[in-house]
Amino acid sequence: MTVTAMRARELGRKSVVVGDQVAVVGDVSGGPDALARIVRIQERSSVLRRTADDDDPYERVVVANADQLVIVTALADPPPRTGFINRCLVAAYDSGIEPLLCLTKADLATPEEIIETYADLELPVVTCRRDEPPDPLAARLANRMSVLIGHSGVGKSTLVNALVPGTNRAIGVVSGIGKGRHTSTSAVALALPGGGWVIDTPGIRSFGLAHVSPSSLLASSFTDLVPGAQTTARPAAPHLSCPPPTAAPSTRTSPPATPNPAASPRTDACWSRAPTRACLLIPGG
Ligand SMILES: Nc1nc2c(ncn2[C@@H]2O[C@H](COP(=O)(O)OP(=O)(O)O)[C@@H](O)[C@H]2O)c(=O)[nH]1
Ligand SMILES: [Mg+2]
Repeated sequence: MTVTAMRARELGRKSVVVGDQVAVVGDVSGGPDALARIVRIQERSSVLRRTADDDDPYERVVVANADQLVIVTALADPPPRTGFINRCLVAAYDSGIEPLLCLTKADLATPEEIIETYADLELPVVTCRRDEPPDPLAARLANRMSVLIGHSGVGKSTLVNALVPGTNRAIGVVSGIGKGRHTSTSAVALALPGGGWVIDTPGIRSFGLAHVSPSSLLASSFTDLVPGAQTTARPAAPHLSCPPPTAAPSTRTSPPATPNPAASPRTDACWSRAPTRACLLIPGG
């Protein structure tokens, strides 16, 4: 049953986001003219935030209560951008949401290089192509609240349409590198047939991390690295202001296809001295 509800004015304009659990009063019969009212928002188990860029103090809440962040990256058309993947990983770790790397358009290019790039992370990876049912992804989404995030044109809506029969999310045309048309304009949560939810989001060009500091990230997700970080002399930094890297990260296997506007010196090699997982949080194109 679908209940249409409007937000009580007291809650404020930006108070309810996709994924929220809410209390409603009024006509909850779900009839064509029924209108209920959202009066309360339940405490959120997670909040995925981003800022427009790394200097932007204004945080947008992308979704609430997600427990899995599906980083959707095309293997080609548009080419993979590791800088964007890294930023999504930071956002996921910071908010306590499990990341999953979903590589699309496997009919156009092979996934080995990108899988190798992230081999040291405990990062699950699935590959998809539109001419095959997305079964490996569906298995990972079952009974969870997952949010798909990725540049426009990587195939998010195509996936959602395959995962949720009867859905008709608009499919866009890739018009240039990282410039797929923004065909989906708002995030939408859809119930999966086998249980769980998937949230399709509009393609985003940047994933600002002004709200994440190295210390908060270490404390929330990399507790094993905290002792090492403490013995490394560096100025106290409220943001991701680390010295630029002195050596190219060894994890990069190829130069970025294009200059990456999402990459910023702020995130350069912030955790480059930490082994394995953390060393990958480096912008790469
Ligand atoms: N070759 C190929 N094209 C795909 C695949 N998945 C999606 N596309 C195409 O990529 C374009 C963008 O897809 P869309 O689902 O709108 O991407 P979104 O912006 O991330 O929602 C469309 O032209 C799709 O037909 C795939 O697996 N292989
Ligand atoms: Mg879309």
